[in-house]
Amino acid sequence: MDSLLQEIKEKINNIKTLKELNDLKVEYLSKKGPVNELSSKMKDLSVEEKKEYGMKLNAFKLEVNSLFDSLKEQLENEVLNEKLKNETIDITLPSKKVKRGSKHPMSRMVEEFEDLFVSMGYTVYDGPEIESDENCFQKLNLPVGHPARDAQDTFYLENEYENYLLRSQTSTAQVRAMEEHTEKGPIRIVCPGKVYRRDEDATHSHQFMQIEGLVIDENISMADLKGTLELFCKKILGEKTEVRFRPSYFPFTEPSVEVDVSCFKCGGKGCNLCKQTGWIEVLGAGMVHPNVLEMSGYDSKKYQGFAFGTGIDRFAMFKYGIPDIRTIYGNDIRFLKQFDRKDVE
Ligand code: FA5
Ligand code: MG
Repeated sequence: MDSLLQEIKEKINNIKTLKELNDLKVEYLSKKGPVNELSSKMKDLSVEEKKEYGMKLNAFKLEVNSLFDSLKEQLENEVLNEKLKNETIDITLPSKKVKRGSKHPMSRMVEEFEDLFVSMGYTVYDGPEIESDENCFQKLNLPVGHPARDAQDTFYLENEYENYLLRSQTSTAQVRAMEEHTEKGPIRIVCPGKVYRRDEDATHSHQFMQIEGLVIDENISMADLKGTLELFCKKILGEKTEVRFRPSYFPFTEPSVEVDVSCFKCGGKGCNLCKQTGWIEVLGAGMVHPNVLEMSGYDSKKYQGFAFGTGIDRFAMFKYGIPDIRTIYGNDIRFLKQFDRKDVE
């Protein structure tokens, strides 16, 4: 045993890898190896001798095993340390910049409008962009052949869908909200969304956005309309903004007004933006026409309402100083990047 232990110790001292160690283990500790051979000698011994020999053999085996185990642990640690050393990450290396997008100026404007009206108790209402002629015109007091349709020429569907079109105004939401109201009671909604017209120049796009507002209740008057729209313009364009109401015409409101605000560029003195007038038109509005109420099932003796509609693009153009409406829909990254306003997020 002593000489075998000596032999194993010497061999173990020369071992460099786990594989060599494993081979050595097989050589000495397998069934037919020299260590097992020592055990098989037991059967030739007397009971007395067995006892002494057995104890010595056990101690011997323990020592051999611990020699193998401790070297194994040591070699495994070396392998692990080597791996850790090779795979370290240099956290001081500069990272690749993640390209961050930004909210589209129209989305910003829509959110601003929605926040304001929700704070005044309105609900946000959504309607489809493909609409029936009925909802876009007829039920808004614009029967087939009405001359005021000319101002809102749009895109029409064909064949079995010939009574459908791309809505030219969000006023369709007025009809839908009234029709859907089963009890024909009070309504207070805003509806932002895309609308379409046969237009194309620096301030008119074939696709643009409007936000519609509709309030219906008992005892609603022109004073409610004025107060609401004054607040609306001042909150969006600044407290110093002056608001002017001009008589106008819309088939679905009576009386109708157009609302101008004092020019935010020159403050009302006159400049190229306001075409030297000091005023800029921002929205159309009026008291809901009794015909419109009745057509959607409301009792016009009991209920009154006011409605307004405004072009969101125009507000964005004024607010952000965008000179051409077509850039809003051009998807030019250089334009969109300018609205990455980290401060407001
Ligand atoms: C209407 O569309 C009415 N539905 C507004 C209304 C609602 C009146 C409720 C009364 C009651 P108008 O056609 O004027 O009105 O359009 C409203 C706004 O949309 C305009 O002031 C303008 O800001 C914007 N607008 C109209 N055409 C275009 C266009 N081609 N490109 C961009 N903005 C446009
Ligand atoms: Mg107008």
